[in-house]
Amino acid sequence: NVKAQLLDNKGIDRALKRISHEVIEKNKGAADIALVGIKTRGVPLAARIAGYIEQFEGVKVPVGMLDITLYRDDLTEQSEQASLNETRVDFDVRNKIIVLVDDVLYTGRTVRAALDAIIHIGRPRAIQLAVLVDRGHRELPIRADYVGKNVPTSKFEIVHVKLMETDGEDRVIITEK
Ligand code: 3GP
Ligand code: 5GP
Ligand code: MG
Repeated sequence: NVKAQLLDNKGIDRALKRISHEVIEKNKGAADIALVGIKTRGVPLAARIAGYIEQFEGVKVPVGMLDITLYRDDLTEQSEQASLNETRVDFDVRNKIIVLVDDVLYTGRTVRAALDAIIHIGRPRAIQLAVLVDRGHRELPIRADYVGKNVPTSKFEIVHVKLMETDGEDRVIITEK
């Protein structure tokens, strides 16, 4: 029971291009930028943003990934914990401006764990956050610097982010649990 389509392939592409321009604008270029995607779907999103930044600015930005699992009873009720499974950050984070990338921002617990993981590796100059969808319901004082689409949701709704790389199509839909 699809309630609504939030973004089609063109909508996703426009949002990612805008975010790429915003990253360049906010940081006055892309010289010290590095992207870190949060698995699963934050990873292809980070790769796409890196591609656009290179296209727009002529600068190749490093891309890494973090795998963070939320322990939870079901899809929308997580327990307190978010744990780090795997880190693949093969560049020096010191003095870099790290842009974390995730598909959906919800309670903020995943991002909090990601911040911990990055700071454990080294001391970046700054860490920023880009998400395709902000669905609200934060439980921690965390906000995104770059947002594809703000979607006020109820706790009973689920945002499905489908990407070419993982799902064979590009679209974002919302369903009722
Ligand atoms: P992702 O790994 O691409 O981010 O968390 C595992 C997957 O479950 C996520 O994919 C996400 O798409 C999906 N998911 C859907 N609703 C929720 C939710 O409310 N919480 C969490 N943690 N994941 C959800
Ligand atoms: P948070 O830790 O902010 O509660 O949740 C963020 C993570 O949980 C994201 O990586 C995202 O994958 C997942 N998540 C939370 N809510 C949703 C949702 O409605 N849809 C999808 N696709 N993922 C969600
Ligand atoms: Mg995610």
